Amino acid sequence: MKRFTDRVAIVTGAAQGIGAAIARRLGEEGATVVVADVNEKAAAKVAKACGNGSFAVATDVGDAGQVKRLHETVVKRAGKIDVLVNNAAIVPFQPWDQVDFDHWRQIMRVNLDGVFLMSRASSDAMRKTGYGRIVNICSNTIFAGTPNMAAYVAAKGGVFGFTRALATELGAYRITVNAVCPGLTASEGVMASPHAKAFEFVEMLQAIKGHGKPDDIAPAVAFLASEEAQWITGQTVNVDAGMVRW
Ligand code: NAD
Ligand code: 4PL
Repeated sequence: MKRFTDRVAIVTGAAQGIGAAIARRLGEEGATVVVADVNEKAAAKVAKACGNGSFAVATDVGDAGQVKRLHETVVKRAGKIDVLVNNAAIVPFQPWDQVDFDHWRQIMRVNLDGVFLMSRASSDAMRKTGYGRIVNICSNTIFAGTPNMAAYVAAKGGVFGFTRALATELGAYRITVNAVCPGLTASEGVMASPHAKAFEFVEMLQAIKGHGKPDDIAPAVAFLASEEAQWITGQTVNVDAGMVRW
């Protein structure tokens, strides 16, 4: 399939993990991918693998000034923005009463404020061309109430609600806004954290057995980001081997 020929897609947090798998998939299907991540070196590597003149822009999605500069760069270099995938996030593992207020704020800043800032700037560009797809990477923890991630679950609950509201606001421009909720997935970040020990428990809850991989998440994102998903907006879909049925 080549659903993204001549399309420009920004994928945040795409230097590794789920974001990198999404970026590579969109690239394989012809997109010029903008890899926006705080990890500049790894982002540049992923952009190179995406082809089609893809490039990396060092960006902290929680910083309004950096998000503005990112969008100026993309419009200058690629001319437009067709697809935004809000994937960048901090994935913590910490009992909730050990999370101090600064840490709580930092998670909100990246995981929720970042989605607002990126969606605001990208949708302004999309409104100019009359085409746009926004896909927010949420998490099935919003349905499960997974332990050791209270601030994260709160922020992702915000992303879930924001997805619905933004779909309403942007419907007038035929821009769609949807969310994908992965379950536990073997990204670099997760494998280097205590989450790596949870696969067996999570597998017990799954309808389909096995361990989730970044490449298992990318196809759903690519579909929602494609032209043919034009009649789907404001929706949230779990991609978690049936761990949560909602
Ligand atoms: P990861 O930790 O492996 O990668 C996250 C990437 O985001 C890194 O490249 C990091 O540099 C980047 N990043 C962090 N803060 C940033 C910032 N302020 N600005 C820009 N980039 C930033 O994570 P992952 O497991 O691949 O997760 C990707 C997405 O999937 C996240 O939204 C996460 O919440 C979601 N998710 C992951 C799982 C899982 O089990 N892996 C499950 C459900 C949802
Ligand atoms: C089920 O979003 O969805 C652990 C870590 N377990 O980040 C997640 C589950 C994690 C998840 C997530």
